[in-house]
Amino acid sequence: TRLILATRNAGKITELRTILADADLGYDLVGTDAYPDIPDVKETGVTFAENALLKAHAMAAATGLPAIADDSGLAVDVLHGAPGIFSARWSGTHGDDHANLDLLLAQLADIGPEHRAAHFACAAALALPDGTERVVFGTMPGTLRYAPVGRNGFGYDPILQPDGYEVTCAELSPAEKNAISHRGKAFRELVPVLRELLG
Ligand code: ITT
Repeated sequence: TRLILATRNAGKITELRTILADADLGYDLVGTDAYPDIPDVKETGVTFAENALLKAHAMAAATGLPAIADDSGLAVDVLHGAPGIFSARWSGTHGDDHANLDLLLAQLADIGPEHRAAHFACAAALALPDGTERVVFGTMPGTLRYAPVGRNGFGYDPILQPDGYEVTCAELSPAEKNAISHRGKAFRELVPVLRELLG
């Protein structure tokens, strides 16, 4: 079976390929970049779940194939959950990880260590061409650093220290991150759903 990974984010694709390979589902995983003629859907939802479903349904409808999508972000307690669904475009430039992270650090410069709780959140959606849909969730709680550390991962990884660790997500190996991450949790929960609906 061909299964569409409805994302253009290279960091997500790398992680999703590993997480789903571990499940040994036997699907041929194809990213959105393999379909250059299909326009990107507007992420008009107000929740991670809505946006994940929008992306999955758009690709399933356009390709006639089952599609999975990830909508994710960083939710900062002291910012009442922001950047949240706006994480990829927090600085105004979609996908500029460095600008997004720098702006967030600047906004939190005066916030003390005891008030720097945050978590990554991921909604993982599956859509079939007939309109069938499922969505599951995962989170990873942690604390925000004052400066980026580490070179692995992507996005806000260099500034989130997961609870129970002394290092940032960007200092974890890919396998260590996937084992505890919002994305790992959500997509491992999606695996039995994929087996049930796709065979
Ligand atoms: P697609 O919509 O094509 O999947 P995107 O990057 O626009 O790609 P999102 O709208 O879901 O995806 O934005 C997610 C952003 O949240 C991403 O750009 C990162 O800045 C951040 N993020 C999500 N998961 C992360 C992770 O595991 N580590 C670090 N940052 C993460």
